[in-house]
Amino acid sequence: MTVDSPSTSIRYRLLEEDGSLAGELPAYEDPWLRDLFVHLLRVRCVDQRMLKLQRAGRIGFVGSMLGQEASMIGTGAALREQDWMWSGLREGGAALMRGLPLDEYVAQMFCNSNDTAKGRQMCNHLQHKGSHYPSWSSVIGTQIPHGVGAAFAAKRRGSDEVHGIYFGDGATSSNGFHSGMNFAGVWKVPAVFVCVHNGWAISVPSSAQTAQSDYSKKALAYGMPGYRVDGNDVLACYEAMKVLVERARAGEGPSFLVVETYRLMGHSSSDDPTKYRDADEVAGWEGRDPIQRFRTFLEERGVLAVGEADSIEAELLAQIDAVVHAQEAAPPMALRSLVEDVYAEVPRHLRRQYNAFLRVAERYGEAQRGDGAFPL
Ligand SMILES: Cc1ncc(C[n+]2csc(CCOP(=O)(O)OP(=O)(O)O)c2C)c(N)n1
Ligand SMILES: [Mg+2]
Repeated sequence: MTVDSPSTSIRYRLLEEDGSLAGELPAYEDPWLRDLFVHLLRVRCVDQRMLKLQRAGRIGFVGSMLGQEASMIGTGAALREQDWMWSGLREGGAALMRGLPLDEYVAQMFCNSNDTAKGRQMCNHLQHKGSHYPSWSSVIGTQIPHGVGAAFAAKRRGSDEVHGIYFGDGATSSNGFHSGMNFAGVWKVPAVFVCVHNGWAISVPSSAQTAQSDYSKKALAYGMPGYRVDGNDVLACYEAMKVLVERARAGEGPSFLVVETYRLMGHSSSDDPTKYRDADEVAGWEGRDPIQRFRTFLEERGVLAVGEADSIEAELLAQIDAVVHAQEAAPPMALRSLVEDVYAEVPRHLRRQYNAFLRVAERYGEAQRGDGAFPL
């Protein structure tokens, strides 16, 4: 369904759930397909490792993306280097693909002295300036008007960048969604809105959140085309996003893409989904694993030898483990960073508070070297 639809048609699915072809495929280079698989698998391996660290009490919080890997890797692969990705709650794996170094990712999970957010964000709220990846916000939907503003500025500057603005199905009920989509439509900004529809907003199922079962229709109200694709089909996500990103780059305005998927874990490491989700529903989606689907396709095409995926996985896990060990050994963020960076010189009232705070930290043995000459 469309308003003013792009000339290229968008297909819901390119790969069937069993990995076989759903019609003809565009021409792909085998090495590109293999790379895409490695990116997909890396997301899962990082996710597994971070959850283990959280369960062992070594990091504080994790928002799992288990089962949603194809939606972010497929769409993210269609963004070019100059483009921006505004994350909702879970696109850290796509940021890794686009240039966020793994050690910075893990440093942010530990909020240690290598954390580029200086420990000012909650654990697992990533950002990376180099790959145009602004910091996540836990406040639902706020990245939507921010992304629209940045896209509007890009348009005013005459730059050819496109903004991929990501959010969950739950965020479509936020004020940020309405105001962002509305201005994007009016100003015809170069943006693609990617709604990662996993059926739930914590414990609220989609059916209790909106009376519209087809989320792509929400685009109509803002005068932009809306599409749905199988979010567990990495190629369908890629192809749809590519059409819409290039449409935006050509000055034809924003569009809305709903990637339909499912998160197999709970909302976060602090959540117990067995309290509100049926085990049968989860089991049904376990059988529709996006990574297994792509792996079967690649094995049948001869891009991956049978069993090769397992050795790639072992290699990825070893790389991640090495980074985890290095980052866990790094010192914590200096306490003095609490009062730095806002004023050229720390003002008197903050100095007073910091000095009192540092005295307490020293008493409990929590002050470290680097926390500053005391008193400040
Ligand atoms: C403005 C606001 N309201 C409520 C919350 C509490 N909250 C955190 S995540 C979430 C649900 C988000 O669901 P969705 O957008 O579908 O993303 P998902 O977690 O499924 O990826 C809610 C209601 C919040 N963080 N911010
Ligand atoms: Mg959701």
